[in-house]
Amino acid sequence: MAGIVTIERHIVEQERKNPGATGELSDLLYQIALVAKIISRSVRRAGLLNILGTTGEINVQDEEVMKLDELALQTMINAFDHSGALCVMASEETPDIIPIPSEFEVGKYTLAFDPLDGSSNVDANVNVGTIFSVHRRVSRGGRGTKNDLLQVGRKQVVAGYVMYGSSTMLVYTTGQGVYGFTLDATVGEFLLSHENIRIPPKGKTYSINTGNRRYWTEGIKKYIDYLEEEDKSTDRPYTMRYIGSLVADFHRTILYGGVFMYPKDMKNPKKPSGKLRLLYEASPLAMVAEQAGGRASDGEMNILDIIPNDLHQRVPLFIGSKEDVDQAEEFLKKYG
Ligand code: P6P
Repeated sequence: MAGIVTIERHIVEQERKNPGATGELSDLLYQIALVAKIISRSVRRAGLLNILGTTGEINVQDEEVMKLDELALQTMINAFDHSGALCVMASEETPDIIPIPSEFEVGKYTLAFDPLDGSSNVDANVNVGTIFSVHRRVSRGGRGTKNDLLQVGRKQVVAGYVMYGSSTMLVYTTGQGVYGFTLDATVGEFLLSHENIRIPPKGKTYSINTGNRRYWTEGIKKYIDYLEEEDKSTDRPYTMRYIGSLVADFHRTILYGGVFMYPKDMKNPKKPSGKLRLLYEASPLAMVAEQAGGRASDGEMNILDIIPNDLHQRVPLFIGSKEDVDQAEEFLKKYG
């Protein structure tokens, strides 16, 4: 693909590869790109518009809602509720499903999203992100239901994220590889900057909040100790990198290799299954990772094979280079 490729051109070219395509999925992707630009503009100007800080409300995750969170949530809902492409939505910020208003047509897709992941970092100007996951509805007709959302990750039709950092990047997959687009704000276009992202089979970096060590199982402790031992023949010790913003930690991991981990906190009643959510964090990132040649696990099974039983179900997450995730699983299998 020569020359300057806008995301619109890329979407058209991807659609042409699928003769049966109706264009509905393309419309959805165009809308995602539009929303990414709008949220990017707000994130960039947050400090000037006094929309930093919190709204004083608490969301379904028992976390303070940042003003930008609320703005990103409303931007997503307003962009998609009348698109005619979706039958139902779900968001990290919303306890139950987000129905399509009765006055609007419904479509054959569902959208689950985290509108602004890592928002607690935004006051410190740390990268934040939007994560999205699209499924084909399973219900026969009418308004979408929770069951249309609670589908196994392997059935996603689109998965990806937007990272608002030193530049704004949109990374997505439709199951035919992973593509990264960088926003050229001067022309308002996402331009293809990473064609066919592939994650190295093994990395030299691990990413975990070591402040939670007291909550780790024996297997995690032994795995981290192993990574920190000196052994040049196996590229050890690994370097530790942890930003505390999932999209930023994940993006670094798929570009450079290595493994990101948010394990279960056995002794932390608040996080017995870890902190990250399956539907709109682990599952979409797992599809991106797998499409880039990596993988994602909850420590025992592939994230993409977990059947969700709740919109906000949390899962432990080990994601990144295949050999590193495999090795983390081996330590957990051996030591618990
Ligand atoms: P901790 C941000 O709040 C977030 O949801 C993810 O973006 C990030 O990976 C994780 O929490 C960080 O959690 O417990 O290390 O601060």
